[in-house]
Amino acid sequence: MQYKILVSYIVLFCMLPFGVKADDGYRLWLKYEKVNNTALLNTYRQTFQSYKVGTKSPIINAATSELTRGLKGLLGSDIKETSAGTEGTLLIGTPQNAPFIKSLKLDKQLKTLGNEGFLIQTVTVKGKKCTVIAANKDAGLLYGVFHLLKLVQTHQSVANLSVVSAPKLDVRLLNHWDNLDGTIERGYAGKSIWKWDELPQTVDSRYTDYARANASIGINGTVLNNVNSNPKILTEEYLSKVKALADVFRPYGLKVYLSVSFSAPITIGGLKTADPLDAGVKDWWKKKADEIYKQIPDFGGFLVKANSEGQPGPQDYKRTHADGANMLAEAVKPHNGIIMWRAFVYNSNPTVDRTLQAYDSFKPFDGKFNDNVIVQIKNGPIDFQPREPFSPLFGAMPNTSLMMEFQVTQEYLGFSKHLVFLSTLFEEVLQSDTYAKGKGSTVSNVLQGNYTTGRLTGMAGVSNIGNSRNWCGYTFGQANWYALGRMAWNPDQSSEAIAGDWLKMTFSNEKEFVDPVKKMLMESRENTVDYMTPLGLNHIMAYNTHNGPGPWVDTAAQPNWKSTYYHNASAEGIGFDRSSTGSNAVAQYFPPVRDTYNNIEACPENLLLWFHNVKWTYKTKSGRSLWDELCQHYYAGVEGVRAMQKTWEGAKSHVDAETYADVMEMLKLHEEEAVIWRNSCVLYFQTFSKMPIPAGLEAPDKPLSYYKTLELKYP
Ligand code: GCW
Repeated sequence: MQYKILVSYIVLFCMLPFGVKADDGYRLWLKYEKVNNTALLNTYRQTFQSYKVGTKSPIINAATSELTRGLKGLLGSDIKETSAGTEGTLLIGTPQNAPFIKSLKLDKQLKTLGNEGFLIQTVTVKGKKCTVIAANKDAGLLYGVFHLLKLVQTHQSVANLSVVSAPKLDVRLLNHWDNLDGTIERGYAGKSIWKWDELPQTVDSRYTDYARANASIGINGTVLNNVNSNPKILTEEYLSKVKALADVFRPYGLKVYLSVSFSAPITIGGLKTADPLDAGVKDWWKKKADEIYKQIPDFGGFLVKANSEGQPGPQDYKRTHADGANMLAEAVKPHNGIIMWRAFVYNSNPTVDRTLQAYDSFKPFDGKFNDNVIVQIKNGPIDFQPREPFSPLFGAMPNTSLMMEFQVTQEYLGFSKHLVFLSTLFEEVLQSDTYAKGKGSTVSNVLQGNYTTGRLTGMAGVSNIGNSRNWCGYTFGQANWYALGRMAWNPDQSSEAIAGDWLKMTFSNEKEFVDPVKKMLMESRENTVDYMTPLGLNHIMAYNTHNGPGPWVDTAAQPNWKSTYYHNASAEGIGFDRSSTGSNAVAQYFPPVRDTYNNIEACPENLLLWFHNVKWTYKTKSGRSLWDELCQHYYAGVEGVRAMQKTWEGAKSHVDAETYADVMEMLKLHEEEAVIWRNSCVLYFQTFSKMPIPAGLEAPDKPLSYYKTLELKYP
């Protein structure tokens, strides 16, 4: 620590040879460093000399303050507001709030852009070349401004702009699993950024930066508290704190939502029951909703985890998920609120494959949910594993609004200790074809509402943000927050484009930096799959904490929390038989996906052990035995981390010394833990296969007994 402080001081006070200043990561991807290419800088200065806006509003003020701040940094000079339309003016407005936008007659283009879309165009007005940012509503202008800043940050040409962009999903959220005592469930970046003790009197300026960051990537809502919800959040005391946050977020188009506990009418309301069909209970929720909306008129709604992992829910009263969700939906309906009802439900019954349970619990209620309910489904059928097949619920509920839940915090992917770019995981899931309505029915298309009568669409990501100075615990973790926003705006976006933009905005536009580091990002998740859970293995992490490997975990509070339940390793082979001869989970997928997964030969090898119990001697696609192939993956994962270190060494001259050192230090720990993962798993599975580690691969330096007792450090 002392050493780090010293380094920061040294770096702060002396400029580095390459002119890269120390950076603590606080500014995220909104650094707005001056453009270091003179030709480009001159063009930008000419193109953006002044700006003109329509009637002001809190959102427009937020947009213009970001614009002036951003361009001042990027261009090194102020850009002034003007009332004239001279050459090089940025014209910003909607046809309603700006006559100079109305006169451009953009109605046809604007028609398709909804409430949040925008267009950016180079136009000539009375012989003067200008740039216009137009939208139907102020929120669109805000997103347009951030887009324009991104173009400059990533050194794009702005000579003949013709950008049209509108979000493909409506509800684009972060889900914080933050508790009211400041801890964060599965959080690895410090404590909660919400300072409940100080609110509402003291409002930290960090909240504004949080809102800016979210707006810059199109996130338009935030669920402030853990889905394992403390009912106190709904008390008058806490609602006044929530209101203070909502007031800060509003100018950034960011709505506030809350996770609620289904038994709140009992725990804080003093009622005897929380039965959703009870008139008193209905009335309690209605009054609670009225109370919230009185203070926060644009409150988004509730997120609910019910009858899952010990949380209360409608089934406690022999009512259904639909009964529970609809009762809450009625309470928020008069205020245009929504209910996000989670499909992450499973019980402790060891005889029913856990992967079947969410589908079996929700499919029967297709079409039974009110139109302001959206069912929030985790990307895979288990729980945010390094790799899972997509959840079969996508596409299986054509009469229900469905939204995606990704996990941005790395609960099962090495916390903030392993460098993993999750965008490729998101992309893999989003581009998976459900075949719900024939070829091309990708999860992305399902989410966009292309095959449903439901009217809501959305995506949420479980946040990786805490109060650590760099927000996410490690710099590259910011890329995952960034990616979530970009994917929610456009689920068909490529990870490569996202990685490129993030790197340029965060570090440098130099090709020699961007190309190799982008490659490193793109490969990082597969590395992690390789040293943790290759070939479709899953849920073999350390018990409860998920901190490191625990394939040997065989005692747990419930049978389907044991690693052995998931990998089924024996002298014959390994894997969970979910084919038609096993739990038949494959039947939850549409053909031909079902048939592909069902057939051991056709099943994608990266999901082989998810769907099949496979003999150690089984010949894989490479020609190697399953055992050898498994070892190869474990070893390749570690080599992948070593390759990352090499890449990062090559990036040294492009980043500041402190960031360079921090990332390198982290990659060392990453490597150590990857080796621990590899050795633990290989040695443990070897006790079943009884086969040697293939020649040429380095032998684990310690026995299995050592790894079994090892406790990895917490970030
Ligand atoms: O991923 C698991 C976590 C729990 C979490 C739960 C959920 C909030 O281990 O900590 O609880 O899922 O998503 O509800």
